[in-house]
Amino acid sequence: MRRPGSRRLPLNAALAIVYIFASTVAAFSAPQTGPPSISKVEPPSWWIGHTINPVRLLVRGQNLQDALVYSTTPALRVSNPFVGDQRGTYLFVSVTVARTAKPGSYPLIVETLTGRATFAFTIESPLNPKTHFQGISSEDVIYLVMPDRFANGDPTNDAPSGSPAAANDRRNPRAYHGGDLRGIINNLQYFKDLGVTALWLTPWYDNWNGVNNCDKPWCPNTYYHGYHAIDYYAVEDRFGDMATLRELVEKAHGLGLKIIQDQVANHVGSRHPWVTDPPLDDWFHGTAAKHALNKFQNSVLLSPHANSVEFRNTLDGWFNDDLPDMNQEQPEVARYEIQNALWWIGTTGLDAIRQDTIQYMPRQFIRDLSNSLHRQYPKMWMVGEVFERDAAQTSFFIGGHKGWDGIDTKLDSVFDFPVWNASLQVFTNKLPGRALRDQLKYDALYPDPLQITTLTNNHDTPRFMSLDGASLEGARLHMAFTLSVRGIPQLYYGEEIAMEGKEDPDNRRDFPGGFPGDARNAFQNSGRTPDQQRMWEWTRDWIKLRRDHSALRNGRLIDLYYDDDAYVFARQDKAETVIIAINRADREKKATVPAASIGLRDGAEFTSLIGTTSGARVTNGQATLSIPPRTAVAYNVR
Ligand SMILES: [Ca+2]
Ligand SMILES: [Ca+2]
Ligand SMILES: [Ca+2]
Repeated sequence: MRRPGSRRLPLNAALAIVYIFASTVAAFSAPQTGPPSISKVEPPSWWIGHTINPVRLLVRGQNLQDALVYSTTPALRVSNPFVGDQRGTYLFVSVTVARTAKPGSYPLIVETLTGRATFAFTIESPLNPKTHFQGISSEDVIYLVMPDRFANGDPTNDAPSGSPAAANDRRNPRAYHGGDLRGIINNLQYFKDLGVTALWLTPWYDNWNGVNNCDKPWCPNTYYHGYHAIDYYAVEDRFGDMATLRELVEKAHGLGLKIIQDQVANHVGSRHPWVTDPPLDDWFHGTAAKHALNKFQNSVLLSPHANSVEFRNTLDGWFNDDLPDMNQEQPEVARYEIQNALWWIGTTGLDAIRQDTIQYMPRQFIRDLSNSLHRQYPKMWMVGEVFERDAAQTSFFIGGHKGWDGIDTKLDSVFDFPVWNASLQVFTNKLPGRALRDQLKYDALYPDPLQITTLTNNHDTPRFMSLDGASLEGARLHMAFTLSVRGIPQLYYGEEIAMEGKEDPDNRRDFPGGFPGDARNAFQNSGRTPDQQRMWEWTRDWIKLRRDHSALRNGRLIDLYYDDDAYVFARQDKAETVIIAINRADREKKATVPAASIGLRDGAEFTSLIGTTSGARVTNGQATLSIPPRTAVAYNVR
């Protein structure tokens, strides 16, 4: 990478412009072929009084070699322009927003020896922090939506101009199906009725509109899932636009629902214009033609004994050939991505971030990103996907403690894949009931187990009902356990109606009733089958139980009883004690629990809160619970 030199401002330019706040120039020798032009500015806007000031712009255009940049207003001051690519396609420039600036759109001028171009940069009024940027805690229940597969609220965006017909085909599980942001807006009351408090949407960045063809079983395919960004600053045109997204956030907030953005800083899509024309030589790890593939030796990211070859491969290797890996150790990349994360939050007022494949990015970067989020938005919350069944590895990435490398990632939460996995195994009868307790003991590794995000499932794994050994009762136990164990629960759309689905993309079927011509409408009680309705009411009731009992949200977890078929635990805070008793066996379970150990006096009564079962009374420091077969019950004890 070349470094910028400097050159004195041409006299005619100085005379022509009233305010010239800075100028430098990128040393460069390649011939220019014409006047400069500008096609994109990232970010296109920023805020007065932001914790990041100056903001670093990445300006894309043509013939930007040797560019000088001028501001014509005291509201904006420019510094440190730098063109790092030989083609003159990208100009980096820092812009300081004055404290006294007023919101509005201001021109910045790019001048080279062959001409001049102007681009607009907007200063925005910040959104009200009292009603935006709310963060997530164990008070919340998160619901994961895949916009393309949930509800089609706007048929006019199903087939953007120029997109092939095969890209939009509901018969193809790898094509776009037409779901969008309007479909989510139209169904916000559904989430309220179910009782969830936050929606995580899979990525809404703009993705390529075309179809990949090949002779493999996974073709033809599209990027309906959103993980192959071609523009970090645009909303997917099939899902809506920025105005629709802002409307979604505002309307969700109006109903007390939070919005979580799925961010993907580790990689972009191979159709991103950077891939053939990167801003810097080291913008990515390698090139489309020459790069390492990640071998996913993930444990080397944890081990202090890892060799550097394996370690670098796991951090720098491409997730696949279609997902170029960003180089966050290049400071311009890190700055770009941190600003991008903040820009979405500030622009839309969203409440939290789910960060994709977070462990494949340097821990220093995770820390810097987390710190930047918290510095600007004190309540901002980010959960990282560390898809590991080993709690040593998931806990290594959560913030609040330093790893052996001396780094505290400051990451607010990680998904609890270890406990999720144990629950799937137990409730499909592959592991004994006590395996839940055996996994939960590794909470010793986490600074605060209440901050872990527990999940029933997500879009990357088979749905519960399609696992070997699955039953509706098992699905109900898995749901009840996830909603009552410590942490911040996250559900996946359709689990509340026991949807089936094997490996991706079968686990991403359309939500029934969200699309024109659907035979059933599961958004309404009358449109659900009896089994769907039972599962829906069960899910709603356990969410409500959690909402009604602070101990389930914030209380300490205490193991009371565990054997081959049962797990009984208390959730206890200063206000109350709630007992959760789960029995997966086909017959009633008598479980005697050490009531005195959690401060319950003789004579205290166990009263059933959910599920039909008799109560119990504490005698000689113990209580014997009768847990009906294949169900979960909850008791209040007074
Ligand atoms: Ca649509
Ligand atoms: Ca698109
Ligand atoms: Ca990486």
